[in-house]
Amino acid sequence: MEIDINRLDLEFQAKIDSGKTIEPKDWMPEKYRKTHIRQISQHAHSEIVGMLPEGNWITRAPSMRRKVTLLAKVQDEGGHGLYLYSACETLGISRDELFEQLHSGKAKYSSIFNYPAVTWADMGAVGWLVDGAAIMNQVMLTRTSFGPYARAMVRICKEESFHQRQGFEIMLSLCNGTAVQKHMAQESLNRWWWPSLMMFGPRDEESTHTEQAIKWKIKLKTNDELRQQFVDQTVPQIELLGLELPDPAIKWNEERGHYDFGAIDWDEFWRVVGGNGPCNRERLSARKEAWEKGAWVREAALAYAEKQESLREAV
Ligand code: BYC
Repeated sequence: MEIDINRLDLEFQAKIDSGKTIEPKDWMPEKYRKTHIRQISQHAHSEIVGMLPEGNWITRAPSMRRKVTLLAKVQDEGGHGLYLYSACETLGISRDELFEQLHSGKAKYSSIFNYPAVTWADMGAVGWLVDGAAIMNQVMLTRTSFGPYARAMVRICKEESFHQRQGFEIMLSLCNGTAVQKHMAQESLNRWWWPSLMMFGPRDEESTHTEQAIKWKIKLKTNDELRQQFVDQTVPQIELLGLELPDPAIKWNEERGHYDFGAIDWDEFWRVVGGNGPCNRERLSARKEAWEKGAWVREAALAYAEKQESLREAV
């Protein structure tokens, strides 16, 4: 019997339009499957590469309380990677293949993690701004059309909002501290501001995937809409901290009902995405080293599973 792809396609779109989720065993267009493998794996890679700049600060946290909180945050990110890799595997790709794509430089991960975290204030700015930007983008993903991704995002968003608050609380402490501490917070805000705005992706007119992603309810808002929402939410928080705005062009626009802001350096964005940011090489080599050094753990886990299997068969 001949399969009528056009009819399947129409039914598929109607299902999405009616708000139903798509599950791994449902029929889906090949492009939908590939788009999700691309996005979910990029997201998973971002989570585990995102552990690196903060992991570096666990031993240098200024108190036991800060150390424990930072440790918990970094562990959460490892967990997010696991849920996301699992969701991605339901689309018929193996975890080994996903890691191979990351290690060979074929797969992307968020541009933001190619910037260095050089002071303790960066732990505040990363939690506040980077996790803040991540939540803004990810809350809408709890309603995305692919069921396993949407469900994984619910827990991820809850944890990200704890991360965002711990970051803001670090900034608040520094801003209420000595002049040197406040200066450290300001300098960190200035460095992380623009890369955080870039996290939302290219301008709408340069975004290749947005139009289709909106039809399939992967994206409920465009990159520029989310970026604006982030600026509108964050400017009052900067004021509350008593810090100077990191961009002199930020100004409330009564007519638009939004803050105006300055031009983003898109050349820098594409350089970082293309593998030539300040820490791209360092991040990839740290991931590869972790993979190689972890080989014995994978072998031991597999050997244990095989042993269990043979014992079950023997019974
Ligand atoms: N970095 O058509 P577009 C986190 C690529 S961190 C690198 O707009 P799309 C965390 C894009 O992949 C955040 N590449 O694409 C927080 C595409 O290239 P390909 C991770 C980027 O997919 C704290 C091309 O540019 N979050 O969670 O419609 C600690 C054209 O872009 C970036 C997610 O991944 C970028 N910033 O929209 C630890 C959320 N932006 O693939 C972890 C899920 C764009 O054609 N992802 N590109 O070669 C998304 O929502 C969307 O994929 C994006 C991009 C909004 C990021």
